[in-house]
Formats: sequence, C-alpha cells, structure tokens
Amino acid sequence: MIKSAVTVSIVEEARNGPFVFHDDVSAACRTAAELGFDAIELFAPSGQALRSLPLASLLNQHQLKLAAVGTGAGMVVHQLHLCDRDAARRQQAEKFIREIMSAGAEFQAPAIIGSMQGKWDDVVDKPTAIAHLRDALQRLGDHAESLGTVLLYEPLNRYETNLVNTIEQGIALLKPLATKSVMLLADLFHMNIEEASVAAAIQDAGTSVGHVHFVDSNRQAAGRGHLEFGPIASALASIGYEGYASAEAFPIPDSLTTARQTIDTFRKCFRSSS
Ligand code: LER
Ligand code: MN
Repeated sequence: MIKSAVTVSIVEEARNGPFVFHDDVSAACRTAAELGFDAIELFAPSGQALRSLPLASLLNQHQLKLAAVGTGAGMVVHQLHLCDRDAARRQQAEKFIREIMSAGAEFQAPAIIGSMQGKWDDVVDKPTAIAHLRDALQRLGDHAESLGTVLLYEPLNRYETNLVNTIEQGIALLKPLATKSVMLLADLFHMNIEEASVAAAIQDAGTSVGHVHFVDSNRQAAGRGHLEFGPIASALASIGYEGYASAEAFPIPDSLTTARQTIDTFRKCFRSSS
C-alpha cells in the first residue's frame, strides 16, 4: 500500500523552498500526525544537524516514520556537488552525503540525491560529469546497501540541471551500475515539465521507482494545479509501487492548508475503494 509523507525543512537557506513545513520539526510532526500522514521527509543542514534533533522521540510520540532525508543542503549551503571540477570538492560532497545517509539509516530512511548531482559546464563536459556522477552513485549505492537502505536519485527539470531531466534518462544513467541499491525518485513537478506523459513515464520506469514527490504542476499541494492524478495513481498501482507519496510543495497559501489538501488528494488517489 502506498504511504503518505510530508516534507519538513530546517535549512535556513531553503526558507523559500518547496517544503510544506519549515523550522519547527516538533510542530510539523504533531500536525502531520493529526492529519493522518504516515511519515515526514526531512531536509536538514547536515548529518550532524539530523542527529541533534530529538527525532526518535518525536517519531515515536506521533507514530510517524521517517520517509527520506534530503541532501540538497550540501548545494544550497556549501555549493557542493558530485560533478565539481575539483576532485577534493567532489570528495567533500560525497562525505556530506554519506553523513546524511548514515543519520537517516538509523530510521531506515533513504537519502535523496537531487541538486547534489550538479551540472556539466565549460570545464567539466557532459560525458565527464556523467562519469563522475555514475562513479559517485556506485560508491554511495554500495554504502546504502551496507546501511540496509537504498539511495534515491532524482531527475530534475531543465532549469535545475542539464544532466538528467527525464525518468528515461535516469534509467539510462543507473543501468550500468553494479548495484541495485540506487532507485529513482519520481518528482511529479519535474516530470510535469519534462515528460510527454507523467503516467506513461512511471509505467515505463516500473520497479526502478523508489520514492515519489507528490505535488502538482505548479509545485503547490496535489489538487491545486492541473496534473491529472487518476492516471498517475493507476500507473503507480500497475507497477506495484508501495513506497511513499511525499508532499514536496510550496506552503501556499500556508503549511496547514497545503498539508490538508495533500492528504485529501492522497486519500482520493490511493485510499478510495471506487
Ligand atoms: C529540487 O527541485 C527537488 O525536487 C528536490 O527534491 C531535490 O533535492
Ligand atoms: Mn523533488
């Protein structure tokens, strides 16, 4: 059965980012639980910052799981990424990701590689960038396996990366890897920009899909834009997806309305008997 999650960011530099709740993890957990979410997804400044939260007691108190942990603070705060021209910076990026992976794994939560994948440029050409990214994903995938989790790799729309924009390109990126521990994150907002058909792309990805960012065309709560969720829900059912549909959306008009609208649409999509 598909499970629901909602994002919480405690990254100051991402205050205007597409996260439903900001800053107060305790209040976010309380509201998420009251609305009936299964889990939260956390965007934190570092592995250390994750560890310094009273996460075990909050999750336990509210009967929530940790769906996933984001690594994008490495880029947003430190401008680190896996395709940097400087090998030492690439290593720092990988170390930053590993620390978040380890902190998340204590709660069986996978880490997400989104903006940390980086871009190609006039110094690092596209084949070199793809090679750097594949090498890093191989090592990080092995690390995820050793932690008993997976790593989630997220294709992003063309305005955020020039490396991998579609699910099909994501599958091609992961195909040569000698690990099954890297899975795709299907973000419906990015897919709405890049895919000919969001539902068909999910269908084609099949069992490669490990996580879903559940959001509408305008990056607001599912139900506030023009995505057709019926075919998307059917595609997820047909591939046997049983992971999280996690709300990564702007808190427009506010966090509570966004969370409430998300869980309403989630229930219509995944819990209605008709
Ligand atoms: C960035 O646009 C995004 O979708 C995040 O999930 C990546 O970390
Ligand atoms: Mn996303």
